Amino acid sequence: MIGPLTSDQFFAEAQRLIPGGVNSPVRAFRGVGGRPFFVARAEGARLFDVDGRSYIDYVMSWGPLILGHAPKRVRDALQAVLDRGWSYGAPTPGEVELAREIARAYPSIELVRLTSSGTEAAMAALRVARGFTRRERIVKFEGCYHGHGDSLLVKAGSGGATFGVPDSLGVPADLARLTVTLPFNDLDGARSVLDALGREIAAVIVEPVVGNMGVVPPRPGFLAGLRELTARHGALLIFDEVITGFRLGYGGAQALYGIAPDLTVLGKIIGGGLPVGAYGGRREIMAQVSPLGGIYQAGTLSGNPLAVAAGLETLAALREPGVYETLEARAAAVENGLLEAARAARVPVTLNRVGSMLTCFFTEGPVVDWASAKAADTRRYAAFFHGMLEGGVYLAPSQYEAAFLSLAHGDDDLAATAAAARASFRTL
Ligand code: KE4
Repeated sequence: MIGPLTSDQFFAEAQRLIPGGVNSPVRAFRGVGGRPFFVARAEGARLFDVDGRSYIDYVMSWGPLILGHAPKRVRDALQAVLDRGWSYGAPTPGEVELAREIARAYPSIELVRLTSSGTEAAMAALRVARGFTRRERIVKFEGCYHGHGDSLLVKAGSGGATFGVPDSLGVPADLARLTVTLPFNDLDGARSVLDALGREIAAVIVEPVVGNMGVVPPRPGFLAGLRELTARHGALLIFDEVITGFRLGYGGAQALYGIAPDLTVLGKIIGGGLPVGAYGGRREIMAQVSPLGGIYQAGTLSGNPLAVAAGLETLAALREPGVYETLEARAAAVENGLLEAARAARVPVTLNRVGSMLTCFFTEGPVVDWASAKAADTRRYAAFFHGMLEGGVYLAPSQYEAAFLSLAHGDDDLAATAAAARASFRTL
């Protein structure tokens, strides 16, 4: 254990050992400038850094911690597992219970497989769609992120709605060409691609409410349109609900918007902050997954007892009456506080919110897709971010991420957030 260093000293040491000093790029603060603080501990809605500062946290581990940090009931559930050993590589009763709970909450999921990350689950869902349909092309949307699988790190090629090109070094061009990337909310674009290439399209994958360009809700009719188009062309509709699953309501976005996808990708909340992912869908599709069928996917720690216990306890807490109404009210309070502060300072912003996930874009707006999201003034967001940090509030260190409320955010936190916003907006 390295001794009691400051965040800056830890960061200097981390950069000697870890690419960019972080184990996931967004944590390096490159989207907002400055250097990341290093966390010592967390509790409820608060993070405490190694320098003795504390922050009201709206990153919440990027979504999983809908109950807040270190809730006692989850800690007790984890302790019970620790006392029995915590990894076996063999089936456990908890995995059956979590599969049952997911299938009960998501009627479109008849069979579900757990993984250790959302990336794995999204990659597996694509492979299942390709194996089931015997087709190779997929469609995704600009600004949607589905983990770092090769087929999904692809952006629209010069040919617009035809062949994709890699969005990362190391992604084979031949593979990228199989991914068509369209603007989110562009149903006409989806219709023309599916009408032209329908017989070749294995799947359309979408974040039903986007979190990864900042929060962008679907236009009325967009998701239903994708459902109708994919059904008509024999392509599978995949909802990536890694963020929205159990966030927007217990049944996620598919319950909120009344759309039954063919496959669903889950993560984050179902692990309560421990490594997890899941993919599942109709029995006839998932029955082709090994060892039942010829589509292979595996994982040493899939269904890990600690992640399963934390997930089950988190979901149990979310079944208590009034939970989502509380989250909605608190998120609305944060939205109003931010908007009032921006208005008082005459700073143009667009605030997109669905349930307890929200993003304050520094642009006149509206923000409905990647093109309108990237028009945001990221320098102004960065200044706002640091102003909020000074005020003891930790927002996502990128304009293109979501802020998340938890059940641990109380009235004092909301009032302090509004006060920090008034002060920060005044400096812009
Ligand atoms: P993971 O492999 O990071 O568990 O999940 C990938 C993933 C898949 N689908 C959606 C909709 C996601 O949002 C994610 C991961 N989300 C990002 C934040 N937007 C994780 C944070 C990070 O990359 O450090």
